[in-house]
Amino acid sequence: MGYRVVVVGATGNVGREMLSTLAEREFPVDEVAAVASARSTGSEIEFGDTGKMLKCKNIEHFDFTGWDIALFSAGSGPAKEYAPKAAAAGCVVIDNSSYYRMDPDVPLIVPEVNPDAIDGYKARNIIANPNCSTAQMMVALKPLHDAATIKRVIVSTYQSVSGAGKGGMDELFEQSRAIFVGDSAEPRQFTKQIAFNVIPHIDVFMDDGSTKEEWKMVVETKKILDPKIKVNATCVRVPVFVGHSESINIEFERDISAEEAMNILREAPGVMLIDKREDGGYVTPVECVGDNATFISRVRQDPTVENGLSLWCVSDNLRKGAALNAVQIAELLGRRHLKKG
Ligand code: A2P
Ligand code: 11C
Repeated sequence: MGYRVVVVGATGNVGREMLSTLAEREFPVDEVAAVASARSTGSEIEFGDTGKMLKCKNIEHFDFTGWDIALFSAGSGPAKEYAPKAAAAGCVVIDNSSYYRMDPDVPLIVPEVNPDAIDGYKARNIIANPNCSTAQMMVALKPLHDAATIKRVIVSTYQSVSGAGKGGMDELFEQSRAIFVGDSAEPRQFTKQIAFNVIPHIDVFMDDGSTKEEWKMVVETKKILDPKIKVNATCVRVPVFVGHSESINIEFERDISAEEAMNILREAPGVMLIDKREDGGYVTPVECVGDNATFISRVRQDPTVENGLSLWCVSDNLRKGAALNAVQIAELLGRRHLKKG
């Protein structure tokens, strides 16, 4: 006997990836429902590569009673409105939006990092999935924190347009084409031209001059890994379709050499260390698309501080940054709390 699983936002970038990830990992499903806005009612979506077509249902009329798990990736508005309804109907929600992440009654989980926190899910029947740029950084930092205790992190991100949804990918594609053929390339969803450019702005501005994307990396790191870690982030949108990259500088309490860090990362769950210290001996975002790993390269000492390291971290933002992490949470929930069969 398997689970009855709902994917909310099934027509979106992450929702489609959630369906493929469920199918690919053979998550034990008895039934899967694809749910989205009224706009998509009746449209058909394939359940991964299984050949099974799902007819999209309208969230406004969807009854969550009798469903075990709902993976939400429809943004904060629908999460605010519909996640409590699903939770009240007895369906555990795993939400990919930022809406519930900092709620003290909602666990925020990266299964390789803080699996035990999931036990608190019953307070609201909701579990939050972290921001994509936080998730991959957590996978990279956790084993190093265990080894030498991280004090401070300075991170600069290079985030792909798929993080901004289907619309973001369309904008990069259409603008690139327009520039090639000499048409005008007015920004729509992004605030400035994204094709052949980079934009130091993701999500809304905060009062202190940082952006909400940067703030999320700070507070989510504290909630998931350790409240004592200080984080300073600069988040930048780059003209890459899929795959977020991060330059991470870390200051530790104890001495840790680059070699020791590499040995630890080689064994760490979810990490793939590719660091040949030669031309091409590192991973770039186009190479990580469709892969589940968090890739780490360019591990080196930072001689400007005591106990400092720098590294490069790349992952498929739609996978570990979103759909894969959500499905891993569902697997963890199944193992610990919702056993079937
Ligand atoms: P729809 O395609 O019907 O608009 P992306 O982040 O790639 O843009 O995808 C967003 C996902 O969230 C889509 O599946 C979209 O469905 C869904 N969505 C957006 N707004 C709502 C809403 N108000 N209710 C339900 N689903 C929504
Ligand atoms: C981006 N990280 O790349 C964002 C997308 O808080 O879940 C995810 C936003 C979030 O634009």
